[in-house]
Formats: sequence, C-alpha cells, structure tokens
Amino acid sequence: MMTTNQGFFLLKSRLTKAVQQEILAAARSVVIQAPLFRPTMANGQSFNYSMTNCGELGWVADRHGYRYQQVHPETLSRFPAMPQVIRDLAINLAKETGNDNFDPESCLINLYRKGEKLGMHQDNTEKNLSAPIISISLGDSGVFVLGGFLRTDETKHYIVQSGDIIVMSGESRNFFHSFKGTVPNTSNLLKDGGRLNLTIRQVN
Ligand code: MD3
Ligand code: FE
Repeated sequence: MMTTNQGFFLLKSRLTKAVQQEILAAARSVVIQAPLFRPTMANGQSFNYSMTNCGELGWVADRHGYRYQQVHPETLSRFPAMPQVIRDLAINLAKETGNDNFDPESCLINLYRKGEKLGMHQDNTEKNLSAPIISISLGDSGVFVLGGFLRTDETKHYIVQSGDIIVMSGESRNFFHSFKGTVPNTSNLLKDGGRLNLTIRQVN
C-alpha cells in the first residue's frame, strides 16, 4: 500500500477482476436509470467528460454553479440508490484507512473517453470537508495528479489502473488534484474502452 503522512492512500490492485466486474455491472445499472450527462458550467464551458450519480445526493454543475441535489438534472428523477456492493466497499475502505463512521451519501460516476480529462481543482462543494473521499478506478489506466493546498504547490503524478483505489483523508482531502487522461487500450474491462471513476463521498 502506498501511503503518505497526509492521509493519501493509493491501494494498487485492491480489487479482484471479479469484484471489478461486479462493480461495473452495478454502475451500468445506475447509468440505465440515470443517464450520463455532460454539464455546462457558469462560464458556458462544457465539461470534458460525462458523469452521473447514485446515492441520496448527486454532484451536478450548471450555470448556477456546483452543488449536490437529489435529482438527475435532465430526467428530474431521484438518483438511484447506491448499490450495496459499492456502499459496503466504501465503508470498508474508509475503515481500513483509519476513517470510522464514514457515511456514503453520494457516488459520482465519471466516464473518461479517449482524450477526456479533468483540470486542477479542489473538492469543496461538500459541507463536510473532513470526511474521506474514496475513488474506484475501472477500465483503462490513466494519469492522476496530486498537488497540495495551493494551486502552485508541486505535484506528483500517479498511474491509476483498473482495480486501484485512492483514499483521500486527513490533509490530502483538501489538496488540489487533476486527471490528465486515459492511456487507451490498457484494459478490456469496459467493452467500449475508456475509464470509469467512482467517487464516494459523505456530503454532510
Ligand atoms: C485528491 N475525480 O470528481 S478521483 C472529482 O479521476 C475528481 O475522476 C478524479 O477529482 C477522477 O472531483 C479523481 C480521486 C480524487 C478525488 C478527490 C480528491 C482525488 C482527490 C480530493 C482531494 C485530493
Ligand atoms: Fe476532485
């Protein structure tokens, strides 16, 4: 296990292929009920990748800004419940990394196709900025970048592969980070390629 003294954990190959397939099936059932969407932000710019959510609350973006809400922005239906396999895994991973009492309220599902990426940012839409954040990587490998509290802090690059887990707790919870994009054709888990990232959060 790769860990820092700042609460950042990169658990390489944490999930067996069978568990990855089980989580992928759960994510697919979510996508059928809550289709992937590509938000347009306050500045009129469109997101570079697609997303959807499951759980009580979903992260959305539109011309009013970023927020958590209970309904899908296009269907206006409640987001589907968080599948038990994802919920249980997130609680166990939180415990494993020293975070008891984690309450998974939201799972954001990001799909990165070839060339799609996410710029440097901090996660601060959550009311609770001390609960850990759990990330599950499925499909093609990609390059994840971790900075520090300041946008100008030096960064470290990590390759994330299908079945890897990232846990951000402690100080790292509020570090700048980005996703530079996938390395195409590095996994056969997703039949159409690309990378799915599931981010499980306690919002309140
Ligand atoms: C490090 N997603 O949705 S997940 C996001 O690969 C997001 O989809 C990336 O950043 C992705 O906000 C990275 C791993 C992650 C999530 C939150 C973090 C890493 C983090 C918060 C602080 C530091
Ligand atoms: Fe983030």
